[in-house]
Amino acid sequence: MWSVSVSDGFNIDVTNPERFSGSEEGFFGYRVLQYQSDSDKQIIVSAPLRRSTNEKASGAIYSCTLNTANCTLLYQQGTYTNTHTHTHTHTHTHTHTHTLRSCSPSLAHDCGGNSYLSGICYHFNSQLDPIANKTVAFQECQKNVVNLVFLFDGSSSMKTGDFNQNKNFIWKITTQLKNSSIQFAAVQFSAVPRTVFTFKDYMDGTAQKKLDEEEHMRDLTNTHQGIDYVLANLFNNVSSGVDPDATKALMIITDGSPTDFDTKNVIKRCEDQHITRFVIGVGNVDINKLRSFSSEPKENNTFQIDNYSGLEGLLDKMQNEIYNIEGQSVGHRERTKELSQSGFSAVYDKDVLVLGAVGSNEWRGMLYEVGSTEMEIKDPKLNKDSYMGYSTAVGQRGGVSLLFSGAPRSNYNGQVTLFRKQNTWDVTTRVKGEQVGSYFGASLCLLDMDLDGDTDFLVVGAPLYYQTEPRREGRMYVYRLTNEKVLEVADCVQGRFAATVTSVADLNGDELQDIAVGAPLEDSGKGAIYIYLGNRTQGIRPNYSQRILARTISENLQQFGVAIDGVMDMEGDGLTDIVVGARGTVLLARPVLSVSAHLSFSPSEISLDYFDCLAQTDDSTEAVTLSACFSVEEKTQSTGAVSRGLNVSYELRADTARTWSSRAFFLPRDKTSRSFLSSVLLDSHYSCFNHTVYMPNCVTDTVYPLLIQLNFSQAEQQPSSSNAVINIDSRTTANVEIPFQRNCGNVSCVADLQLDFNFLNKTLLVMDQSYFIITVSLLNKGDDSFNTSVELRYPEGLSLSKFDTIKASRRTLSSCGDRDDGALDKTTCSISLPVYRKGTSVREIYLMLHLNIVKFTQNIPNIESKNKYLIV
Ligand SMILES: [Ca+2]
Ligand SMILES: [Ca+2]
Ligand SMILES: [Ca+2]
Repeated sequence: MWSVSVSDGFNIDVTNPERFSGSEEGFFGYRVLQYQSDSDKQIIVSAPLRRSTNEKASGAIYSCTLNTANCTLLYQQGTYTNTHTHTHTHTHTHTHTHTLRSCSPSLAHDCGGNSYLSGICYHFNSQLDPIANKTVAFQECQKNVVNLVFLFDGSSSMKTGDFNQNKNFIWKITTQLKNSSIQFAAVQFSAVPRTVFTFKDYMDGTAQKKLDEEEHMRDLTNTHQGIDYVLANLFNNVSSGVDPDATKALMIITDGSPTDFDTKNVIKRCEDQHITRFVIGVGNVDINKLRSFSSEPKENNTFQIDNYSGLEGLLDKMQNEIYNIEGQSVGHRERTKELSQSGFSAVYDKDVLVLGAVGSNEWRGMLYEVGSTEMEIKDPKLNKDSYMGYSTAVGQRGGVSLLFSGAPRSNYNGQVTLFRKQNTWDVTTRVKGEQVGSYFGASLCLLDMDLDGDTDFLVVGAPLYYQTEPRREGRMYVYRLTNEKVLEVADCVQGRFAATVTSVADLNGDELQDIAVGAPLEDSGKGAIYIYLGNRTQGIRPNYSQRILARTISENLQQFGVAIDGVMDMEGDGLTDIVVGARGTVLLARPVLSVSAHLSFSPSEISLDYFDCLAQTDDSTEAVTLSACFSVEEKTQSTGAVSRGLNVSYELRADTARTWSSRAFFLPRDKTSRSFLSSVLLDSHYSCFNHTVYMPNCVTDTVYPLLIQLNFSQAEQQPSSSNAVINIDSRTTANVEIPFQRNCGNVSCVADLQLDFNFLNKTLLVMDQSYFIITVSLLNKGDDSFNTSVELRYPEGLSLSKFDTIKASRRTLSSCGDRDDGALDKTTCSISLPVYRKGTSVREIYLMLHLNIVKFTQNIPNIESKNKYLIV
């Protein structure tokens, strides 16, 4: 086959891609965006993993221009700010003002050893200079409420000075941390423990007085009993002012080994209640024994000093330890914005930016409308780990904004939530996925099919949809905005089909929006994209018009289709161009369209003069000249000096109504050449190519017209200057009927046959070898007579022995007897089949023994004759 199926290549040109190269490790091409700046059109490309000199940060944005095939660094993380960011970059332009925002969901900052993740958006002006940046859903480090109890030794081994130094140490810590969220209480222990001040006292401001007044007990060192007391009377007793949600900490200060035993399992109970425990051993204590009281990591939480004056030196260290507790996140409290990852997706609603934040609220996910204030957009029915905000799209109906967001892990099946904006964004519809783990909603796009401004269709991708028979990965769903699912498409065998779904501008010129779908892991991770043409009632046509495998563009592309944009004409030929992101590369494809075909012939009928079966030659005659004409009309609106030349292969087939043999052929010396292949260049609006149709000199059927059919397709080889492609909707066949000449004065032929006859013998003498001669003359004074015959009837016993034409106005082929099926009483003579021409006369001689009736008939359907029967 030397032509390609149109559907393999419609209508994105993959033979002349423009490619921009960037760092593969940096994932250059993770996002791509067509952008109209003040001066020219550019392609914005992100490379989120591109490292700067500052190793902590990564991410860069490039601006690429088509005519130079060059990319310049627009912004690199770390060169302008010190934020610790991976620029995951969802770039979005605001079409009215041509400003650009690029957002990253990976702005990390440290809070007490925990990394918080939020989003940051960089704002560029119309000259693409960075003018501002803004964090979204940023969570300041949260300070936990900490309840800390000092459990200090009052045993008799201490001197009064030691006891007072201990009290001073306690007071210094509490005063230095007074602006924190830490609340303190203190207990002195000896033979029996005693509350010095509670959390409530600390908050009421009476703690200092109570601490000052506390007297030294001077007795045993019942440490276990002291801890038991703290658990019962402070940490688990609301009257102490304890905050049940606070992080609990205990600081034990002692100068001796315990004099009691852990009969009440106090250490285990502290563990169970997640109480952080510090132990400060003073003087000559067995620090290993004391270590059993501290919490893990024990070596960090156990301290030894020589005497009570050494407490002063521990002050800073202890403050830091306590601060750290404050910064730690609390296990049982839900995180709201700490890991919001705002900017995972980004979209504009008019001039307001809306960001998806998949990690908000324990990964339920949320959207943020970023105006002068941040407005949260929530679906209250989402469970944890739903990941709403993974994808976002904005449409509208009747002037009301609609916001769609995918939550691919909602209830494991995935969901898309539709919000309508009245004053706030309210949930109106939820569309749910059908298969666990399919990641329904990971991608989505909207179609305004008729370009009237109202959104008509929602397209949702479920890239992990799995089907065993036949094996498929990835599925795409199309919903009309009545929430009615109209179409399901699963075209890709493997490779995350529909990981990207993007509505693009009309590609084929039918004025309906089209879509491009990415399968970035298809073909062993090289990737592929699919083009689906828009359809007014179904959103898209059920079969793709083109599948573009990355390998047809280059062998070294990876994850081709991870990002797609196709909203504008980049190089000024008036045709929409598609930019496709791939690891390390960006491809620009250029679409072009055209349409075509018509057959005509000359002269307007096949002259019957050509045919003369009596001549019995093998010659052929040039019956008609056939014109195969192609009118090329561009469906798309290309402009400028675009070469629209198109190589077309076509096949002509003659006499297609007859399967057994053909009355016509295309090569003068080859009667079997009933079909003919040709390849031509169509480089103007209208091109015709002439072919002679040959016919043999003897054609008996000159009644039924000659049917000629033409089929064409785009040739595989195209002119190097052109990238035109045949419209997939073109009718690629044409037919024509070529009639034979008919000499008729009217619409229908009316023959006027006149028969006359004479006997040469006056009598028939019955004897051996006797004969009887009759002359018959037949004249056609009317239109052509079809299938004409003369029938002779006579008694049995006679038979025809000779027949000859004496005189004819034209050469006439006649034959007798072959239509009579062996009848003994008649002979039928066919006269000049199939047409007994107008104005023809024939005189024939019959050599007969006897003869009684002469009859001639004509019986061609649809042809009338006023002389149907004439009995002589
Ligand atoms: Ca519409
Ligand atoms: Ca279209
Ligand atoms: Ca273009």
